[in-house]
Amino acid sequence: MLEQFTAPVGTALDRFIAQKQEQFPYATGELSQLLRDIALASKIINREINRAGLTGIEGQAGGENVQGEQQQKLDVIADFRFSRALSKGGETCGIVSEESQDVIDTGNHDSKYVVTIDPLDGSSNIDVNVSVGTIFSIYRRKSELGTPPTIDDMLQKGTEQVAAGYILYGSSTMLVYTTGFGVHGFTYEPSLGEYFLSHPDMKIKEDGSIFSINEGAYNSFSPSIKKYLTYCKENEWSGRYIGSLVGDFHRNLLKGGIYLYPSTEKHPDGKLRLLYECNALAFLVEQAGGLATDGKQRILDIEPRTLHQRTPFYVGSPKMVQKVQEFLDEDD
Ligand code: AHM
Ligand code: MG
Repeated sequence: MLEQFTAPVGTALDRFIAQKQEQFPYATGELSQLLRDIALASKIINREINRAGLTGIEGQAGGENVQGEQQQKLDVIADFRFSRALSKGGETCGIVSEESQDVIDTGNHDSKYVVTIDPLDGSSNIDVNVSVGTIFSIYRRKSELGTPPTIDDMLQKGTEQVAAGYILYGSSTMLVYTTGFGVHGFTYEPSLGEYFLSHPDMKIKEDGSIFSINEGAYNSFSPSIKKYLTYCKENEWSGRYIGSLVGDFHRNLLKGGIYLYPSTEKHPDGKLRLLYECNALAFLVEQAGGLATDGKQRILDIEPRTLHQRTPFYVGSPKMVQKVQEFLDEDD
């Protein structure tokens, strides 16, 4: 049994990753390099986002992504930067991105990892200067080394994740990740161009009093969700909703709370994507002591069928997720 890895606050991300690798006698350093590649791409995105208002690259690019949603210019830029960093980095053989219909073959057929990624989540918030994020999951490929990546490499259950994390481009930029041994948060110091450990071994509160949901869809919520919302209000809990999943998730992780995206008339299967939004956050929240379900089962146990599959999503403090589950069970 490996001991929980600890490092002093202020440890640079590169050093942290390297020290963590030393814990594993047979580690080859490929995963460490992959995490560094993601961190590097995030620094470039961070720079672009900070300059967005100045350089006139905010706003829509005119194209649509595979979900039929308007692509923002920065979505396109973030997708390109991450794909390039992962391809050139050499440790990833295949990528699934929110912005691409099919599996991206990086050409690195000798690498053993695949990545699912939402390069810029919540990008409709950029024009109004609100936080956005990147969400990623890393898996070991199932197919043989030396061959192109397959769809089955990508359609793995969340329990198979080797690492997952997000970058929050907020009032500070933070990178939060797990490799299955706790959750660690790093804050970016722009003048030094480096992430430093600021939130070691993050744990979510067992219970909380923040609920995050888009109540605009109230009329199409199930009776159980309507009743649950009444319950939240009877308790005078705080309703907080940015509409940027990473931002909403991060706040609830730090303060205790629940994020809900149930099925609605517009999104009968929920809006959020299993492979590159929900699985990563579910892995993180469980590592922090929380829970994530689709209302019927644990998110990490869902057997994916398609690359861009959506799912209802309930994630946060364990007691709050258990409570909403009690309400949802009444529907059955
Ligand atoms: P995106 O991937 O197209 O940016 O959409 C995902 C976003 C999440 O960040 C956010 O939680 C959710 O969509 C908000 O949806 P809504 O506007 O329906 O509340
Ligand atoms: Mg998204």
